[in-house]
Amino acid sequence: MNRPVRVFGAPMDLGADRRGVDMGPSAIRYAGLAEELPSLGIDYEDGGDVAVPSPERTEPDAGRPREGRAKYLGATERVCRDLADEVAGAVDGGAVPLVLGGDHSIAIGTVGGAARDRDLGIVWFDAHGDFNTPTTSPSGNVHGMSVAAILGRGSFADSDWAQARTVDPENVAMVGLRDLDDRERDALRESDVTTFSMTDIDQRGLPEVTREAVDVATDGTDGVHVSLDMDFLDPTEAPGVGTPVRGGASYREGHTAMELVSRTAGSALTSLEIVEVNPILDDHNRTAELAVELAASALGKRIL
Ligand code: HAR
Ligand code: MN
Ligand code: MN
Ligand code: MN
Repeated sequence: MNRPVRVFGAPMDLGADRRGVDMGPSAIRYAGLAEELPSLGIDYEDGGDVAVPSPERTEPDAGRPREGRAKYLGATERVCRDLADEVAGAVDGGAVPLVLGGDHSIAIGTVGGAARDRDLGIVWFDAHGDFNTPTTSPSGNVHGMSVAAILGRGSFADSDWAQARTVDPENVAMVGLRDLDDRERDALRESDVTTFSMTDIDQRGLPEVTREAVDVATDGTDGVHVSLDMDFLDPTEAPGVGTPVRGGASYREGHTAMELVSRTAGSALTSLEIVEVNPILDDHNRTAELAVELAASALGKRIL
């Protein structure tokens, strides 16, 4: 990576039911991010954390959507606006922002910033589709709605903060899917988003699927955002996540995916984010350590 990398923590847990992902940024830093990336010759700077209110002091129904339920939507909006400004500033300054979550609702902010004045594609590595809207969500948790918000679907259509506006669903690819809600699955099928489930990975192999996903995201765009939900990996490798789902990517598949992102997206990589690390559920910070390794692979580390 010949551009500088600028880190932002988003210690956000308002978008998920289980507490603990707010400690994700600390755990990833503790796992040695500030040593690993400079060891690759990367110009590294930590921009600190964006402010996130605590759930104890936040009204869950403030900023409620026009229909359905999306808990803490008002507070999520404020955090995402701040994060978007930081991310846009980093990109405009020639850096690659690396955002550390936090639950996946922060992607609304990361993409909001990365897609400002830019046609952006997205590769979304996740067990989940995060394609619910406030009306289809079974939980009301915004981390299960991030992609729908980014694309301005459902009642997100009238929230300018949630929509990246320049993101075309035809430039969004999801990799690793294995846990979808029924209405979410129907909506994904009817959309222009490209989806690669674990079945596709089993049958076609991860390298081919990842290359195709990067192609989707780079086709006709100015850049690519890579969003890595750590539950993309199998829980045996990444136990410290809020919503583990069996049958995920192996340790080497995780690295291969990130190495391919670096090789194939290359200078088109606009921004990277790693989310859903939950240190409370982790095994001796193993998931945060893997997050550091995967960040290194995505930013150019090679075995040889
Ligand atoms: N689909 C479920 C919901 O909407 C759970 C999905 C959220 N979990 C995540 N996101 N970790 O990737 O509530
Ligand atoms: Mn997710
Ligand atoms: Mn997930
Ligand atoms: Mn386009």
